[in-house]
Amino acid sequence: MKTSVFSQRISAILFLFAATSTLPAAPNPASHDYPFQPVPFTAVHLTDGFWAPRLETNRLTTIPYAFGKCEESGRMYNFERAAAVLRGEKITDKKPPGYPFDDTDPYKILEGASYSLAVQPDPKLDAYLDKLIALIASAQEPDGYLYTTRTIDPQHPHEWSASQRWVKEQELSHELYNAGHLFEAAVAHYQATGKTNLLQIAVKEANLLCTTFGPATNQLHFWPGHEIVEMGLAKLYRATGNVRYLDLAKYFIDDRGSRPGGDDYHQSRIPPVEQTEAIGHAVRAGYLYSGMADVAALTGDTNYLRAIDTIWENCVGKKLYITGGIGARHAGEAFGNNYELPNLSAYNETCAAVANDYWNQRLYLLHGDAKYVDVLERTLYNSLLAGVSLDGTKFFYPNPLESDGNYERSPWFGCACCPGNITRFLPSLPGYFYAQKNDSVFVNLFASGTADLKLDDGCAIKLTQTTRYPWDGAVKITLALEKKSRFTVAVRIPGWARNEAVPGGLYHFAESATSEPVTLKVNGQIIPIKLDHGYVRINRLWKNGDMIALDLPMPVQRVIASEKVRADRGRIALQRGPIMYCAEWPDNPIGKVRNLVLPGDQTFKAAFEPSLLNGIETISGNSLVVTKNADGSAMKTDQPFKAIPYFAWANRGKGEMAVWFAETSVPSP
Ligand code: FUB
Ligand code: ZN
Repeated sequence: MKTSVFSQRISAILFLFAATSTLPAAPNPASHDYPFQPVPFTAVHLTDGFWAPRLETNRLTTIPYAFGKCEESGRMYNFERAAAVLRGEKITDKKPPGYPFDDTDPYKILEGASYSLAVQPDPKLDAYLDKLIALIASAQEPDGYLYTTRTIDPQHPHEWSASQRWVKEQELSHELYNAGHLFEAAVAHYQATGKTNLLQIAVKEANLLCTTFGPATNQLHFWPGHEIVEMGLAKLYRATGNVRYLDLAKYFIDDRGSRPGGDDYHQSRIPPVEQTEAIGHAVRAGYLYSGMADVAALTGDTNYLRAIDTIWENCVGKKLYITGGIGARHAGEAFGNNYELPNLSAYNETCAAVANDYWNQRLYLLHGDAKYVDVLERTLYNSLLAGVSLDGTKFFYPNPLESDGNYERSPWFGCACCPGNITRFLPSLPGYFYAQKNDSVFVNLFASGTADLKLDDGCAIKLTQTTRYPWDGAVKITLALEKKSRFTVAVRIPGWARNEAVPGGLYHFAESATSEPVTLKVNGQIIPIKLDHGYVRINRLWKNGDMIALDLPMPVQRVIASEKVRADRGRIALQRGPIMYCAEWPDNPIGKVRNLVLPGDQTFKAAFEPSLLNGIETISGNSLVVTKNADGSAMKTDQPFKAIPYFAWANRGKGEMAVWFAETSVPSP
């Protein structure tokens, strides 16, 4: 007999009850959680021409491709060798993996594959995951410890680790980072399939962590060297109801910076609740702030909230690239100083863009303010999406805003954190589109597709969006309702559509780009644009077939950075809707784009080119090229100019690329 998801869930509950002593009779939904709840990605189905194909490419190409790369590069072999040692076999190859966190790559892809499975049954993938999970289980030590490099050769693990467990955790061993990714994958797999095979492995390790770390005298007093276990524990708490996991997440956050000797790189110089600036390794930071948001939501801790709000103001006001990328410096993969935002050397790790979206989504769910969705959207369509090629098999690690022609995508990396993060983020994207609070439904992102949700009074609604977004700002939302019902539909009016490039004013639109007004109608009747935290709230007695029509004009907008950003002084960038543009070598004469001048008085034309780069809206106009004559005098030549969306660059080979262009031919000071 085929086991139903329901009976699988019952066995999950029984297993979890048996596995831990402090569990309630059944996993309780957390009694305190985010006030705004996302409509889960499983209830949102994208059918649009922009995201749906990218998600399909991720499902059909990137996920199998990335699993293949893990096999080819020995990442699965590490689990096999650890398992052999645990079975008491003598192994001859004890070479440590390339990185002590190589185990996390299969975990991340497993997480992405689970999200994919949840929306698209795929027996072959399901069976592959079960086989992989069995392999992971076989590499887990009896007390729950799971870290292949030590199990393979406990005395000589990877040099970033030590001969004893956890000793180098605060340096580079990544033992808790590995655990965090395992927990994230396990919860995703459990929720997607109802199976507990991966969750059991995670719970066993989480229980070991709960015994090992904490404030008691017989426990280790540690903060994790690379954050993510905090987010993983929060998810595990939600999935199991075991409050020890939440307590441990909180302990890990509170312990950080509580003793002298910490540093900025690890966000550990002072306790996170006292921090006011986005600092150190950007991925670590983004995961810490996201973990703090989770714990704040689950416990109601207002100190965490105050700290991450303040850090966000700093990050968005002083350290955010116009593409939504974060982490300016190669050295330490870190945030730079305030306004330190170089273009050619921008680091902007793909993982940091993913972390930035995790963080902004969480702040949104805490505050219900659309300004966080503005940042999330900017990062999503630009820095994050640039991280993967259009065909899904090549990746960026850093995402610079300028190229001298020497940078290109890679099929994989020795340190492969970024591809895995793409594979897990993209299939969860539908979960970022809508949210609910009491009788309000929030429309946050735009793409054709449907969302099924239930109101507090039990009334089921289906929202159907029809739009060509991000190429066109006309969005129609039709409501299918079981019965007439009074509730609020809150429609986000993006910052870019109301002359706010980013919250906080780090960037602004040139006045010449003032856009036409946004219009909103219900069944043809105009609704005044009165904003409440970035939304127009429409409260009425809705009936089946009602239609909301939103029109977000999408002129080409010229973006100007704060004077304090030295790298962008005297320069402009081009934005249309949520998309940032760049000029790339194949589209511009002689392949040179870094010396182009875009005089401020011209108008640009946008046109959809269906056969270019899978179908994109391009921007064209005129540019000025300044060259030197033989006698040293300057010569200005007019030439046609064409820009493509930044996310689509580097899909046609190596060459020059630029996002920011000089506005005049006079060099700025
Ligand atoms: O340390 C694990 C991952 O590798 C980090 O998140 C990335 O920045 C890369 O350093
Ligand atoms: Zn990365």
